[in-house]
Amino acid sequence: MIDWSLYVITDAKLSRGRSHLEVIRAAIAGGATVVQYREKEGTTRQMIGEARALRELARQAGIPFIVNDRVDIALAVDADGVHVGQDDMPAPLARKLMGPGKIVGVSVDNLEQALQAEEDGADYVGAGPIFATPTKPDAAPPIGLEGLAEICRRVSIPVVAIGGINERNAAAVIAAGAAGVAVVSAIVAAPDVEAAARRLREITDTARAR
Ligand code: TZP
Ligand code: MG
Repeated sequence: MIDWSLYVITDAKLSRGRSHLEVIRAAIAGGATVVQYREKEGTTRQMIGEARALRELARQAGIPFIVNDRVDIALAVDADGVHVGQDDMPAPLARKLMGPGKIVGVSVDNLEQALQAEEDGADYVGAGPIFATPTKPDAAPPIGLEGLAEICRRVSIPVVAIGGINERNAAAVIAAGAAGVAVVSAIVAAPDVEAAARRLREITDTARAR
């Protein structure tokens, strides 16, 4: 059973000059329960190096390490899984390439995509954006808490909510039925990453206990 409570995603541009390793180490210290390496720029060689280092950190912490988009990098560094969007490797192929023991996550921005992802054998869906966010300029329009709640009601796999989630709205996101919150800026852009992760984790834990 994976604890999806606080799923932290890297973003080099938002990290205030800090390395992925530094940021993720602090996020894990603060209570991150899943880590995703998300890098859209740089060479494959650089990505392998970064992913390998993060893979090791997550392994030491005993939490899943997931690579965004790149099935080849996920396999190369023996990540626990891969996360694919609607324009990436189709989920059934990602599953075939990764193998049955690995995690396959799929981004969805509506109910139809969520149901399809479940049918395709995804282990979880990342649903969003829930709220407007500058972090992903090409994201679909926000689905809101209502859109999230509907997806949570209709699929049986865990739903991780993403997009504009922060300390002020995380409790409502969990109350809508999400298994956890996936965050970029609220953690990696925080002046004190560890403290930010600790606060968000506490909010999700408390909201789930309600
Ligand atoms: N997919 C949908 S919204 C988003 C992604 C990768 C960005 C989330 O970033 P933030 O900073 O947590 O809003
Ligand atoms: Mg993608």
